[in-house]
Amino acid sequence: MPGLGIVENGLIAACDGRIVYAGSEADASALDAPDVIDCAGRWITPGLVDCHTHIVHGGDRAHEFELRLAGATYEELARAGGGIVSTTRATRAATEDGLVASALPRVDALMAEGVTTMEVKSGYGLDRDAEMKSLRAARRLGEVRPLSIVTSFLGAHAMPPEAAGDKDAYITKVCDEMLPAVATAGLADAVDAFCDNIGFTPEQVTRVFEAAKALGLRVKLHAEQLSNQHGAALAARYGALSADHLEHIDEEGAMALARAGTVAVLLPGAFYFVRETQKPPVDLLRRHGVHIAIASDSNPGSCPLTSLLMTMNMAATLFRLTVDECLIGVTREAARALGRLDDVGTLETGKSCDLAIWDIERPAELVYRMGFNPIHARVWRGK
Ligand code: DI6
Ligand code: FE
Repeated sequence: MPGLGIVENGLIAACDGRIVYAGSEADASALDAPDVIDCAGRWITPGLVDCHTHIVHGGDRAHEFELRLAGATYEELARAGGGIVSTTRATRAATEDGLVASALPRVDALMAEGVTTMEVKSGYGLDRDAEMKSLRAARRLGEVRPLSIVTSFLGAHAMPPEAAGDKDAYITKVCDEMLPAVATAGLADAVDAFCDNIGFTPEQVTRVFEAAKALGLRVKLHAEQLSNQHGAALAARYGALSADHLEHIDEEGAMALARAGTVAVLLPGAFYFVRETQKPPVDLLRRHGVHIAIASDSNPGSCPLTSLLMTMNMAATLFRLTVDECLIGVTREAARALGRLDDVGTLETGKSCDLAIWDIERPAELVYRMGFNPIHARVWRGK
């Protein structure tokens, strides 16, 4: 993997929100720019990309957190009808405006650290109307904030209470009713699913992927978070944009991701918050040349995290990613995981002029500090 591609004494020129030059100042031909901003020796990175969030939802799960502190496990709470399903109740009860309003403070926290592109999943509505309401709320975040939003339909996230445990029947509803409605309304840029013993089986995920394929939608997958269901290989077979979590991925899975160019999205915040002990096999992913991104996984249950800077620190401290891997993981590889590498994620001519300008001496500072935000300015589409 090439490194950060650092340019000293660099210059970035933009026109109509697009980068028209990015490189060394000395090599830049005379540019007749009406506005020149001197960054006074600061560092400029691409605007950060958070490629995996569940940031739109009703309520919170602070009480569950207390129960976990008293000894309950994440899996036990999920099986006892808490967990995702309790957020489903709150999400269904919320209005679309309410979902936007409750998500905005979390979105603002990420944006304040230089995030300019954010993926948002549904998956807490778990019926057609509530899933569509969540996705509309997600799209609206990009209308009320200077931010690019990419949406994923995650109907196959958990079982809604009224499905009475019949997973196959619920997946039929996801494929035949929910997904077509979401696709027709143009509400989803991709389709995601949760493949695990407390989620859905590879066979059920296959049905969802087939339905997505028939509608021309790209797929991604929550895979190998709590157990190895060979979800990564399944995702790769469908040319998935990404396979996410991957604590339990094996060598075959890593090879499949590499072959397919499917990005491995690591989510150290969830690993930390649910006190996982099995780490994703980063060396294995490296050895096979798998693209590695990292993301916040911002969600009320397993990762109430709204900081990509902290995510980078966790990826380095807990998973031993290098500084370069962390920075590339929240820019270029995160953009790749969203299928948006042609538009964002690097500083290159033709791409959207999305920048984060930092008050730092060296890039490692962005990964090294905990709870400190050295941003100087954030630029989205040239503004
Ligand atoms: N895995 C996760 O970490 C989140 N969803 C998933 O499939 C957890 C979502 C939640 O607990 O609310
Ligand atoms: Fe997730």
